[in-house]
Amino acid sequence: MSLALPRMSTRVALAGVSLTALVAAGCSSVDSADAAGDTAQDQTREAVLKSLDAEMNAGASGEAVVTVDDGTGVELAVSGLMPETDYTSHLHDGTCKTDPPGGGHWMADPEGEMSESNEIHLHFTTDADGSGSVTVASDLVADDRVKAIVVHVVELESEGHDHMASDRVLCGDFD
Ligand SMILES: [Cu+2]
Repeated sequence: MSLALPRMSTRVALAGVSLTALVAAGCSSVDSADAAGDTAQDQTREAVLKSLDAEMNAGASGEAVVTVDDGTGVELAVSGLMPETDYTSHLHDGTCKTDPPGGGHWMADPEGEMSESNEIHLHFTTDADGSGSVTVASDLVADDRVKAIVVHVVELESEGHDHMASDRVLCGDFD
């Protein structure tokens, strides 16, 4: 009977250790699942955006990364655009060689409507140097029909129009 107390406290101590070990194992297994997902399950595609307008935005460029798992994350960074100006961009269904560059908007449901609930849009305003960046997380799953990302300048007189070729300033094809 005199051994009962020490054994109990040993068990308590062991339980404490194994709980800590479980927590640690839980953390590391989450980490390794993320790492595996990056290479195995997540699909990441990159695009280098180039200027479509040799006169006004000749030096403009950008980079975009699309990551797809059960939703879609898009990161966009641009430079060389007009300072303190509103731009919008979309995932498009044509390549930059299409006329107009990028073709039409990628739509999650091709038969659905042209709206932000069926498309992936990124809005940003450039800083004083003409640089800007934006990150968007969408529930929509960007599939292989996504070919390019197009940046449009948002002009007051163009609000509500269908993003004609004339307002496209940057385009980049996804790899
Ligand atoms: Cu667009």
